[in-house]
Amino acid sequence: MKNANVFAALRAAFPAALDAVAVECADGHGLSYSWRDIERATAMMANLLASLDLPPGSRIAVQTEKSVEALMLYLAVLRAGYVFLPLNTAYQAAEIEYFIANAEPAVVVCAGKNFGWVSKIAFKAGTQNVFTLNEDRTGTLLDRAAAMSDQHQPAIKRADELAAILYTSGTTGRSKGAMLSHGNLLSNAQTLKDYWGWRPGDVLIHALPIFHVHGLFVASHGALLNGSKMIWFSRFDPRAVIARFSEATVFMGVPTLYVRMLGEAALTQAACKSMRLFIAGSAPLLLETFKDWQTRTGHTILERYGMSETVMLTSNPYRAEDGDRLGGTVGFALPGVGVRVRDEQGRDCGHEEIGNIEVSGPNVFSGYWRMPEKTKEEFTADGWFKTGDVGKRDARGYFTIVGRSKDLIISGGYNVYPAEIEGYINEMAGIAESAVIGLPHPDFGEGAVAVVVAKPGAQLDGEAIIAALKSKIANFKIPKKVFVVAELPRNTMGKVLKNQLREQHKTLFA
Ligand code: MCA
Ligand code: AMP
Repeated sequence: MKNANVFAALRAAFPAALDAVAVECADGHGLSYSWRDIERATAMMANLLASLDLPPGSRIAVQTEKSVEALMLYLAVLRAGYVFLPLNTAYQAAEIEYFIANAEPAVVVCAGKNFGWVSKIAFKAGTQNVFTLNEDRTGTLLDRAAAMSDQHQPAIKRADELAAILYTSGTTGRSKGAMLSHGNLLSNAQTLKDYWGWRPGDVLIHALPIFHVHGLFVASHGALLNGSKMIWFSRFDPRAVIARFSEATVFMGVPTLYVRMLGEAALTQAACKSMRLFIAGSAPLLLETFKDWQTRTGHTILERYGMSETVMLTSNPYRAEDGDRLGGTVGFALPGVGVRVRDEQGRDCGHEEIGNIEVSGPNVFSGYWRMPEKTKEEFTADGWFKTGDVGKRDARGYFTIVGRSKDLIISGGYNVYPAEIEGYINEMAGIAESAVIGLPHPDFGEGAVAVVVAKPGAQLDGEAIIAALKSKIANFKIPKKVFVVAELPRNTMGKVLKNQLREQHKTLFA
């Protein structure tokens, strides 16, 4: 059987010169890692995992700051054949408690500063092993791995075996773990390598978090599968990133990163001279940003579209002979990926007709972790995944996303589910009901705002509601503003008219 282990494929692409630099830390005092370092460190961490005698399919949950060691931990989990479960560093106790109870990881790795509360949650859920990993390369994970052999044979994996679980919130209820297989990840990485024309000598600037699809899979796999060096930013800093463009060829970012770089005078054609490709995704890129970038740098951003459940689905063309990169569109279905637009009755829409986007292909996940009913609901009878995005296709095959049927806010590339935030607000004393909406935001694309109604006789203070939320949920989910109103607008069916609220407050962040 051919080994479909993603790590094995990435490793096969490492350059022959193993002492060449694989990752250079932009903010790490000149620290760099060779391909040999990656090979050895992932072997040692994989041997550590193997020494724990974990059952096959064990989940390894990781909530650590971005570091090269954290990337190596991801690779080591694949190498050892276990299932990687990345968690956003902004998640707080209640959120982590849910993920750990739901996924039942055999191993949890967290920042040393969080060991107290994270280990308590993990041990309560039955996790046997909790390690720490800190930004400064300390922690028990590395201490224990240091004693392990640096030789390790990557586990043999079938394409349909689980590689990672990515939690994505639901429009109703709690988060769901999207189960991605080695085949899902590898097929997509190989398709993108070809479609985006990765070539020898490419250098990627990696400035995204590594707990979501964009930074973990699309960016990291892209560079590793091409044996390309990465210039590694543990935090995005627009000025510092622009200063390194002259040593790089590829950059990937969510729209907010492009908006912030456009705010820097240093962003010029000269600064981008060595760059060959700027890629944007995770949220809609405004046409204005697309055009401003073209004017300032002479480069046309390539926008693509994907999801946690599917990795990448569509992309604007890289090669001129395949067509122009059209701002406001997300391009063509990627080779091997099925993308269709259907109406509410399940009929195919014609060109330019707006409908629900459904997808199929080797990149599409197999379902939600331990949620067979939810999984069934999200697939059509003929096996296509319902994305919840609404869009259209033109006669040439370009897709445009025009909206979402799911009630979702995308803020700075992070998903915020109104239902979840409303749940937290509605639990607070004095609240009768609430509606969370996304409003146009110049930096984050959309900014979350809550509109709340007090119980009779109760006095509400918007700032106090924000402060109370800050102690409970990830910071990017916190509404930027809370309006207290007498009642929420509703239609005759009693449904809150969020469109009306959005219209009423649309210039709040202008
Ligand atoms: C930070 N804040 C935010 C966000 N990020 N508010 C709303 N939305 C956000 N995304 C708030 C904090 O709560 C805080 O508020 C203040 O901003 C400063 O926080 P800080 O952490 O310093 O912010 P930052 O470092 O400036 O971060 C902004 C960022 C970051 C760099 C844009 O959000 C980011 O890295 N976004 C990328 C997300 C991403 O990788 N998405 C890919 C998902 P306060 O001061 O009030 O506390 S993968 C995906 O979507 C699919 C599959 C795809 O297609 O790729
Ligand atoms: P997530 O599952 O958290 O990764 O978010 C996936 C969602 O992000 C998709 O369903 C889309 O709604 C949105 N998305 C990703 N890329 C784009 C894009 N280029 N334009 C518009 N929306 C996008």
